[in-house]
Parts: sequence; structure tokens; C-alpha cells
Amino acid sequence: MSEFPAFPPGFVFGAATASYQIEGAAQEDGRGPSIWDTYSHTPGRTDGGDTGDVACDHYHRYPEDIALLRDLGVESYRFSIAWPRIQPDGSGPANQKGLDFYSRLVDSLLEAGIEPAATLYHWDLPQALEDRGGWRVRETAERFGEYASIVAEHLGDRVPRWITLNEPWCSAFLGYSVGRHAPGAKEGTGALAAAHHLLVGHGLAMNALRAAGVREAGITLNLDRNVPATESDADLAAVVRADTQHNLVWTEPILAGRYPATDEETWGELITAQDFRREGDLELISQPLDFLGINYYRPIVVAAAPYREADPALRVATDNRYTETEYPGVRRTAMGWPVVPESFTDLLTALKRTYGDALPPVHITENGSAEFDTVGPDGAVRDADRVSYLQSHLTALKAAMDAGVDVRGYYVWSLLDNFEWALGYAKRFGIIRVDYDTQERTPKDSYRWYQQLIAAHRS
Ligand code: IFM
Repeated sequence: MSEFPAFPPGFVFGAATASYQIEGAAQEDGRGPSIWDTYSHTPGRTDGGDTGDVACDHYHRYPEDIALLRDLGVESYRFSIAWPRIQPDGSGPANQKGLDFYSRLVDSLLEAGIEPAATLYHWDLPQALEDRGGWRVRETAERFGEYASIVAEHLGDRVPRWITLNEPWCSAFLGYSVGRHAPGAKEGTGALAAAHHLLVGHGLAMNALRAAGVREAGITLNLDRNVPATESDADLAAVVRADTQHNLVWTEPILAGRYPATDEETWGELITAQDFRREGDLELISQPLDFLGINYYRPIVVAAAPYREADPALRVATDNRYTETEYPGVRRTAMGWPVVPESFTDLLTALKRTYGDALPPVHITENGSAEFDTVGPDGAVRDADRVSYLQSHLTALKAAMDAGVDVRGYYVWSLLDNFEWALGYAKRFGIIRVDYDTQERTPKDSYRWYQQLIAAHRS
């Protein structure tokens, strides 16, 4: 086992996907339209006009995908449930055919000896709710709580691990401020209201999961390791704003039951003049978690950027109050993301230093890389860069655990090449290649590597 980092007994190895990125069958069995259907079908929004209409056709091919998971040897599979399959217009009674699909998926996983880990929301909001205001309005959080109850009642006995939201930062800020994700809005307070209502929705979903008696419930955040470009006052102040928007806006209410002390400094009257925070919200949001899910990919070097007073949308967006600059001298993935495994260790140990015993056990619910894979004449898929990324990041994870961070599991992103949102199908994150013309699946070298790592922990 020498080439592999060694994890303690009971550590969970898994693989992750998300509904809109792999399922396809966008109009089947009563599924309603989501904001990602609308967004991807709007000309100019996604690279090449790609949509999730067919994706990996997992809706029909899930038995084959579960067989690949079983051969891989993972203990757990993280997938997400498409809200518009359960409630096509976001409210009211459940669509039985939608529930049946996830019931079949869960039963097949259990038969294969794989623990299901379900995410309730990985960005596919029913379009009907967006038409009524989306995450800008509190009603969406309330509907989310109802949807969570329906799903938890039907699947709670068979799914041991539940994640309320995946990366709410993307939903709020990419969706309502930067406009690079659905619904593609560029607003000021819209994004801040969305962030708060996502947190309220998380709290209501936690209540629903607790009422159904599920074994473990938590949330997944994509926290950032923000590194100042220089030690200048301006760049250090930009890091405070970046930390507030990317990290503290979530971790402070969830783990400490308070709003970030730096939110006024970061957003000024856009936050102070708001009225979406209500009494009792912090108690709801900060209820105990069984685990915190963390998705990690890369560090971000932050430099101050000129402030554009004229555009309130950009005042809350990532791209304006600070600029993400180059990370010199390191390899970059196909996403252009710098490969800096130590920053994974730093992120986790810093979180532990900040929150101490208030930090629940952690699951790494996503980690992986998009690479330029090579397909040989024999059809084999060579992805040495991904193997190296996984090896170095699992080693960095183990270093954080050795430094005292309680990490219980790791899910590679992703099981399959899939629809990478606005970037379409050109970016491949899978440890299994998908030929989108034939839907043929081919395990890559990284799949074999991960399979051996898992096997080494079992022997
Ligand atoms: O593909 C996404 C996923 O949906 C959420 N986390 C980051 C991944 C890679 O960009």
C-alpha cells in the first residue's frame, strides 16, 4: 500500500455525481422544467449550446453505472435528486414516477452493497418557482422544506446520508449576481437574499430530515482558500471580502449561529438595508449537523479590483470587489485551475482552528480534476494528470487528518464525464469516460488507480 496514502479503518471512499449533469430524460415520466433547462436552452448561455437533455442517459443506464460503482469498490455513492422530477412545478403532491426512479436507484445501490448518499438540491430548481422569484424570495425556502419532507418520507429509511444543499455559493452568487449559472441574473441584493433563503431552506430541510429519522444529515459547501496576491492593504482587504462572500456567509450562520462580522464592510447598504433576515432564522440555520460536506478543487489568489459603483450587481459578485489572479509556477487543469494540494490541507486545518469543536466531522463530498484525457488506439483512456491530482490531494487530505481534522470520507468528482454546466461537455471530470455519441462508458486509468487504493484499504 506504499504508493497510497493510508486512511483509518471505517474511512468511506465514494464517488459523486449530480442529477442534471448525468440523468438526461429531461422530459420523461412527468419531470417538469428546471432553471437549468431554461438556461441551457437559451442561446449563448452554454458552450456549444450544450444542454442536459440527454447527458449520460443515466436515467436509463443506471444499472450499468451501478455495476461500475460496484467494480470500483466504493462504499458510498453520492447522487442528487432532481426536485422537478418529484414536484414538476415545485409544489403540491409528489409525482410518483419521479419517486419511483430514485427508489429503484436506491434499492439497486443497496443490493450492490453501496450506501446511497443523497443531495436534495444540486441546482435544478423547478422553473415554476423561479418564475415566482426563485431563491430571492422566502417562499422558495418554504417549498424546499416541503419537498425535503416528501423525499425523506419515501427514501429516509433506505438512504443513510443526506445533504441538503450542494454549494449554495454557486446557486446564490453565480446564479443571481455573476449570472454565469442559471437563472443567469445579475443583481445586487438578489444574490444576498438568495444566499439567506438558501440557508433558511437548509434549516427547513434539516427539520424534515430529522422528522423522518434519517441517520446522518448535513450540507455541502465549496469553501475557498483565498490567498492574497501581495501583502498590500488593498489586497488584504480584498481577501476579507472574498472570505466573507465565499466562506463566512455560510460557515458563520451554520457553525456559529451568527452573521459574518465583515458583511457590512463587504456589501455596505446592500446588506444593511435588507429585510430578509428574520428573527429565529439563525436558530433554524445553526441546528447541529452530523457532518459538514466540503468540496475542494483549487486555491484562489485574490487581488483588489477597481470598484464599480455604477453596477450594484457587480458589487456582490466575485469578479468585481476582487480579482482572481494567476497562481504562478504550478500546473493547471483543463479548467485552468492551479493544482496546489497543500492548500487543501490549509483550508481544512484553518477551518478547524476557527471553529474548533463546533466543526462537525467532515466528508469531502467532491474533489477531482478536469483533464485533457488521451484515448489510445486500443481505446484505453490515459489520464496520468488526474491520477497525480487524486494522489496528491488524498495525501494532502491525510495530512489534514494527521493535524487533527476529523474527516470521515472522500467522494471523487466525478464518477462519469458529464455536463459541466455553462462549460458543457467539453470539460471532462470523470474517472469513467463517456462517449456522448454512443453512451459507451470506459473506465480511465484513474478509475483503476482509485480501485486499487480502495482495495488496498480492504486487505
Ligand atoms: O461539476 C461541478 C459540480 O456540479 C459542483 N462542484 C464543482 C464541479 C466541477 O466544477
